[in-house]
Amino acid sequence: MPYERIDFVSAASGEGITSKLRPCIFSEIVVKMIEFPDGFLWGTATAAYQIEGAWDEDGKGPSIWDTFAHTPGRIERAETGDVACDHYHRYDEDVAIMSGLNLNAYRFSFSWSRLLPEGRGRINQAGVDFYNKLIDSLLDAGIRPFATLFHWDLPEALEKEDGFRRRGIVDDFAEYAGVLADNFGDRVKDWITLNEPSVYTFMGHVFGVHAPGMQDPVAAARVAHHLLLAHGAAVPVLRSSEGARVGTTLALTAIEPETDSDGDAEAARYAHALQNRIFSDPVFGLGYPKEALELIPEPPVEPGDLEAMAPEIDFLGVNYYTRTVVKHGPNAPFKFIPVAQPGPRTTMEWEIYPDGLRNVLVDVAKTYKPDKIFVTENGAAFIDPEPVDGRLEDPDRVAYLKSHLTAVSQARDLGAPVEGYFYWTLMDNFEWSFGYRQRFGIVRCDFATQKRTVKDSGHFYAQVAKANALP
Ligand code: IFM
Repeated sequence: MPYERIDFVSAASGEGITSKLRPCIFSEIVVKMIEFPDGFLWGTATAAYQIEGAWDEDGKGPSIWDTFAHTPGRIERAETGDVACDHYHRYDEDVAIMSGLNLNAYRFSFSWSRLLPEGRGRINQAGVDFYNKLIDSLLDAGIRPFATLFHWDLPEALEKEDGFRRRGIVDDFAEYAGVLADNFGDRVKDWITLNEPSVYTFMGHVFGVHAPGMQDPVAAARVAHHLLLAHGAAVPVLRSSEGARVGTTLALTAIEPETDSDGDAEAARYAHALQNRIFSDPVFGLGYPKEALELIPEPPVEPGDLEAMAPEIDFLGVNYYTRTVVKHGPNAPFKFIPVAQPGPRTTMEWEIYPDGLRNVLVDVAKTYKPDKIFVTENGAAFIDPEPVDGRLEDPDRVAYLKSHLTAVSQARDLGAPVEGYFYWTLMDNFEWSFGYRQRFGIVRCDFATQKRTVKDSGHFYAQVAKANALP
């Protein structure tokens, strides 16, 4: 039984109390259940390169992450996604696990180079067959597929033509979207054009720690702009299949000034512009925030681009992990200085701060008024113990889930139209430059044997999904 504690309110004072449930005082308390509306989606999220493996099997072309991970010195312990969770061969088992956890939605990404090995033109039928089997298996299990088009694994063939630095990639992305709509649009109805374009742009082209490993701010500004145009071009293509709902997923962090001084407030404005608004403002038709344009090289905007980046979308996907507290830093490279907080952290060194999720959801709801919001990622990496007799205790992750789901519920109460939550991630997987060290899954993956073990957090999440409520 994973519950150690229970939240309840005192009938006398009405104040929230967290304590052990004592049967002797049960008559004096009201047990508080946080309920979610009918139809709320409970899912997990994954990405192709992080779980599929089969990196060069059945005609798949290489992606920039294959190249990057195969380059010495790029990934901890020289680990790669060559095998990862071997999901390409074990998707059936993974869908059965999701079904056993009572989940009714699943967010995954297509590998562009598995479907179009050269990035455009020739279609790899074996890739189409794999995703057909995955999608059919999800639907048979009553699990609604949410498909991401681009979760960073650009076909290497297109990177050789300058990747997202080249404006013509927008047409390639639209062609790719058409291939997806034609082959899967009869069954996939929920589409996410991009995953976290800010991370792809900055980690891959400014800091150089993600593929393609560049450190070139001018290139990054071009990448950001072409990602936004690619999103804009893909939306109508995907919408052309009947019943399609299209959105995009942004990494959003809760920005907070360290103090209420004017200097810290200014720092927060710059941080918010650079980390959040640089993508969210253009997606919702507001163009680039002026503070962001002070910090990065000029994006190559042509007439009509601001409209092209902002077609109407059906939902916004929010990925939230932590907050960023900042202080005045007029001479810092981006005019703000992040201030580390003393609070509890995950092994990614990210502060655990559930209120930030509530604040971000409420803020985007008020600012952009999207019809719907899905939390498309939220989760925590911890050091897990080995399973004992098939059980793996991960109380920190259970607590993380409880506190963040409470935040989602609070955001809903405050008017944010959140209609689903996707925990990151289904099973431990390849965490980019960290390799397999960081474990986020609610299911353990033993990478030597590929054995899956549902963690306590998975059992807890299954109960939440079944009850559609948080005990
Ligand atoms: O693993 C990543 C995912 O690919 C994108 N969002 C953040 C996760 C955790 O770092």
